Amino acid sequence: MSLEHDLRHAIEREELELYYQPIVDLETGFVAKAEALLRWEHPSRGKVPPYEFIPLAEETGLITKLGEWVLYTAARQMSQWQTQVSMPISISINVSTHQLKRGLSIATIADVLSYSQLASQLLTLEITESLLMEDTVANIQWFHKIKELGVKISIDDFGTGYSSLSYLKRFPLDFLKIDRSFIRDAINKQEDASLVKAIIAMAQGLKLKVIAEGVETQEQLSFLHQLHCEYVQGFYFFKPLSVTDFEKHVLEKH
Ligand code: G
Ligand code: G
Ligand code: MN
Ligand code: NA
Repeated sequence: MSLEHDLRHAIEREELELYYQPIVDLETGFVAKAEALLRWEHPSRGKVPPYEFIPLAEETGLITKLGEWVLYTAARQMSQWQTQVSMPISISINVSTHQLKRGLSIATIADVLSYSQLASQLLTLEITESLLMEDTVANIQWFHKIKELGVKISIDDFGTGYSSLSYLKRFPLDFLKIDRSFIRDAINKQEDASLVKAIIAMAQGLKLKVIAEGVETQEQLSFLHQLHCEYVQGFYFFKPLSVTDFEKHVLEKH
């Protein structure tokens, strides 16, 4: 059987699982957000990494069904967790460009919110820069409607996609996630350090909050702290966690 066939049935066979990677507020040290990350446990192949099955889902159109499953599951999970924490934790969900182009509707997002009973400001959609290159009226309107619902928007893998920055002023955005390649090299390479500084300064000027991805060391953390970066995510704090581990390592200590 093909991987595509198996992926088609993965949802009903309950082979998909969401992991949650905590995102830490650098000022308070508290977990303020979590990113939902999809995992597929294939019955014979074992774990299939997202970089293999997400592109397949996009090519075949399965991303629509898969993406909706992620939205409903993650929003409901985070809504349930709110009762167990001292301060709200928001959920970031990756939405691929293909998924949006295939028509992820405002009605679906509104339905996810009403089904999950999650406060809209606790939902963030992570999108990549490629989508923002198409500044058609319909595209910009979609973002404004998302904002009207109260949902937040984050630019994922910032700095790796395109050189034009003009979209930053045309789209209503909330967060920039600095790609982990810059964080990885910021300590050893002057160029990367300069880029990280410039991105954070620019974001502050645009009133966007910054999330640094892939923080693995104390040196990287201190560097980001000096620059007043708002949020950090990475193995230094937490790996992506299963539901059980998230409850044990995050909720019990929150
Ligand atoms: O968790 P991991 O490093 O394996 O993720 C690899 C890539 O897969 C990341 O770029 C991430 O954005 C993407 N990814 C993970 N979960 C989802 C998901 O639910 N939807 C989409 N569209 N992409 C995801
Ligand atoms: O593209 P996106 O940002 O959605 O990718 C998220 C992926 O980054 C997850 O699959 C996660 O496993 C990975 N990741 C998270 N933190 C770290 C880290 O500190 N180091 C590395 N190398 N990868 C990380
Ligand atoms: Mn992401
Ligand atoms: Na990223």
